[in-house]
Amino acid sequence: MSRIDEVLLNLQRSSPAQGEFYQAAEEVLESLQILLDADPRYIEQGVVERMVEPERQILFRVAWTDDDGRIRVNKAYRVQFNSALGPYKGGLRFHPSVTAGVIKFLGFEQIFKNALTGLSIGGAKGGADFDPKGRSDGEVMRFCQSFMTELHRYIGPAVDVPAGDIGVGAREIGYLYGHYQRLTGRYEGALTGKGLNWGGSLGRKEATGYGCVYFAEHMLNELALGLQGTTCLVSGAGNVAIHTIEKLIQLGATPVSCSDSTGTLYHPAGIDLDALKKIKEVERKSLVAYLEAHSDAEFTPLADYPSDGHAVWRYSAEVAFPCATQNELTEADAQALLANGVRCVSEGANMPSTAEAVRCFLDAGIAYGPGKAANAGGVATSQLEMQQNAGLTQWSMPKVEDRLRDVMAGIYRLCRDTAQEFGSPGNLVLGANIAGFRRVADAMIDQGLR
Ligand code: NDP
Ligand code: 2IT
Repeated sequence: MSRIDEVLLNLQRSSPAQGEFYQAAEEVLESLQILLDADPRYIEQGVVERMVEPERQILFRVAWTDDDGRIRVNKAYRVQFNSALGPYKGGLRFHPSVTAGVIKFLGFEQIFKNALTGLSIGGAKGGADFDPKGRSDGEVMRFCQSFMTELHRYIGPAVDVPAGDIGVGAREIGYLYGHYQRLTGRYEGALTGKGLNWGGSLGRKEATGYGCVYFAEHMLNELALGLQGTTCLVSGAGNVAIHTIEKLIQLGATPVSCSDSTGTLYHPAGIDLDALKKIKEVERKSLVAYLEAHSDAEFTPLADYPSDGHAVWRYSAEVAFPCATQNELTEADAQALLANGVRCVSEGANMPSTAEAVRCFLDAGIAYGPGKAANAGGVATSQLEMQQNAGLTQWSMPKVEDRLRDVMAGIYRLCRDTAQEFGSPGNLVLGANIAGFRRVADAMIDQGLR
């Protein structure tokens, strides 16, 4: 049995029932065989074994009262995975599907994503199985305050800097930051994604979606193609999907779909961004509401999805942007996309394609940008927010956008060149995993046993 197989088997024994985490670990470790063969230090010094084990996992109870005065209890997590490159950095997810395994997979991916940005940030992730949907602002505020009452002792600008993810946007970051400030008495960059007049960075809100589109542009340019005039499928209808759609429209592409937890919207004339923002950001409603103003659009409710996948991937387009959640694109979805002529897939979400779907894209030889590379613009801009906070300054939108463009170009080149170096030109999965791992692993070796 290879060392990698041993490590993977041991993970399943020591951390049972963490399917998403094994999936993420398997993908990364399988890419590494060729690197481990070339440089024995990574095995000799136990780097692989250390890399899959979080430095620290904090599990805590969040008790809060709902509007009827009833006491509610949620499970919460912060997994501080690796700090070899800098303070822990990564988002917080509030969603009923959150488990220890989900947070661990996200924290693991974050290590390599953050390394690819070239910036000094370690990897972490956190969250809770709290569902903000249908909760009043008061309930969300009380939950966030209780969550921060416990978390504040483990974070800080040079220690660990959480941000948003699914279910954690501007409103939640506001409540979390307000409470951090009250508890510690310190006004400092302990969270990113803050409001613009209280320490936030211009461009952070847009960064993940915009960065994901820039990444697609680099992949398409390599094929002597461009985004302008293309038809694009986007899934999700949250922060990442909305700003992906926004940038696609700015660049002359036509995004024709989006999706949420109630179903898929398809609008062949092109998604009306203002209508989408109003429904999802202001009214917090289901996408079905879009039909009220656009009778030429169609909505497929969840109940009518194909049994082997998702309605959003069954339409025809040249480029696809999965921007909702993990494993939202199955093997059958990948085959449908390929049959319908997709040339490029750029992942805004974390691990949205199943392992089998990834295999289909790689076998077909299309341009495929894995999440840890394509969606790194969000965390990179979070790090720019940390820089601004540390310097007590605020940069202009053009300056932030220029830096974001540079970071995404750098990530693309690094993944492309690393894939080439290891004999798999065009395989950005291999390129991203090896390049991310190597940067962290080398730092761990330099720093001695930790
Ligand atoms: P949001 O909460 O803003 O939006 C998530 C969207 O996906 C919503 O439209 C939601 O539907 C839908 N969704 C979430 N879970 C499910 C599910 N289980 N089934 C169906 N639909 C679902 O989150 P973000 O846009 O911030 O995050 C989207 C993805 O991007 C995640 O994978 C996240 O980890 C990743 N990401 C986010 C970054 C960021 O900066 N925010 C950075 C890098 C990656 P509904 O509207 O009905 O709730
Ligand atoms: O998955 C991610 O990269 C994020 N949710 C953003 C993390 C961050 O710290 O900005």
